[in-house]
Amino acid sequence: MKRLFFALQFSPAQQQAILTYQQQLIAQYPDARIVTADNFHLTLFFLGQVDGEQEPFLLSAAKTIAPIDITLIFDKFGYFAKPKIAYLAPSVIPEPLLQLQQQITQLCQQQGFEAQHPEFKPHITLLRKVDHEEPLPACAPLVLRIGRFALFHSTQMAGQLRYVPLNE
Ligand code: 2AM
Repeated sequence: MKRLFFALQFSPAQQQAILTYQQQLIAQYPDARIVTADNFHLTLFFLGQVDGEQEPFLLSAAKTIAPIDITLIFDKFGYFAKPKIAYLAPSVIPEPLLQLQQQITQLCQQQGFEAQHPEFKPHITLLRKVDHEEPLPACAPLVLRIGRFALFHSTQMAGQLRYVPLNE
């Protein structure tokens, strides 16, 4: 079994740009857990535990989706209280992102996976284990043009949590 999720993938340059936003929040949360730059992602569908037989079906289904070219404007910070995360998010969800998320959701549901969230809330998690909420700073818009998504494997490598893209 592997813990898998579909997500938008960022280039190294985009990861560095996102990092500057994380740095704006770190001072407020010295005890929070930092997401490393190469783990930044935007979840489209969280599958959870997937067995070895289902994985190739998910990979080949994902290959049937047309190449993407999605421009997102990340312009707000926020919290999810229950998972205790602080995130960066777009205040507008553009139609192509919604379409991609719906296509991925459909193919996952065809494989028998249930959506875990009643509503799609696109976000990039910046900090985990945020145990109190403080007013967040204003957020200068970050425009990212995204051309890739992947099926990611959430795994431990050398004691570090890593999100490894599988369809490369
Ligand atoms: P993330 O913050 O790393 O993207 C499983 O619940 C995972 O799905 C969470 O750990 C979170 O991972 C992501 N998630 C939580 N709420 C979501 C939502 N409303 N829409 C999309 N992804 C969400």
